Amino acid sequence: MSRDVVVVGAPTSAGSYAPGQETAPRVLRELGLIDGLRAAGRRVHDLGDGPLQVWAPDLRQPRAQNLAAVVEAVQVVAAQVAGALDRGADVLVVGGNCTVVLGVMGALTAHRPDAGLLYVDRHFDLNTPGTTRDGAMDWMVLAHAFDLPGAAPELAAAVDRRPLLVPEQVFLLGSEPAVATGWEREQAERLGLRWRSGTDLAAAPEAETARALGALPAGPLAVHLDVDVLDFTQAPLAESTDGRNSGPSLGAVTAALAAACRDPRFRVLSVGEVNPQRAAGSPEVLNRFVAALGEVLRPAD
Ligand SMILES: [Mn+2]
Repeated sequence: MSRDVVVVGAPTSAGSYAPGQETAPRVLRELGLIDGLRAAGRRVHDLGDGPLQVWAPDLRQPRAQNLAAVVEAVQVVAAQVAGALDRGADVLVVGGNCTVVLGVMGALTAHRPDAGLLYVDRHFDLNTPGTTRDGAMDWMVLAHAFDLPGAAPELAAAVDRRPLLVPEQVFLLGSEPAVATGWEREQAERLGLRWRSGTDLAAAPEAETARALGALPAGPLAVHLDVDVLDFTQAPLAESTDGRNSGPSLGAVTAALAAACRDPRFRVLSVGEVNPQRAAGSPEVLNRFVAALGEVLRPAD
């Protein structure tokens, strides 16, 4: 018997470059996300959405924009995920920004400290407010999980554990060093971060996922998808357009995530950086994405 699935929406673009991602939970629900999960064979409880946060420029803190709102969204996700884990359910968190991962891992490590994180993202997300001019918190996620020098203390301490994670708890799939900052490449090396590229993931999604899962701890597993890992030309879903003509297809990522979500340790899947406006000219890609999530969370036969 597969566990029930609790769905949590985190409609926030507070950590973004511009508005957009805050609409993703609503749009994906309207396209049948919940019924799709049920049709795939899961019992689903939809907890609804946390606070609606729409990005606006933050002139007071331009290098760490909307930090208080980002912290609030993380804490709401942490509380919702903790409640779902306590009742024995698996969880699907629909962002919003990738910062929701900090809430997921806050809840999961409180549940059991030896939790693991499979982080499927084109970016290392190792920036801090001092290492990028942009001031968007959504590509600073792992820097705050590891509490790197220069991390914003409010976000690094948003949940009970600090540092929230050590590098041995994380494996990245789909990374592309060419779009990382120099600081991120240095930190990835210094921390001994384990990662495989988007080219690797596209070539052998299931084998790469199995290898990554084999390197993660024995405790409960969270899987995070930043849709910017996808080839943007094939699947224009992400806020970032870095993925034009590079990276895995939606089919390859679906196969990878399905393998990860069937791991016995699996408890939480989170999805970040979906900007429905990117699909305005090819809206069927949103339907394909909803179908992919149903496939990913389909119980093993
Ligand atoms: Mn990313």
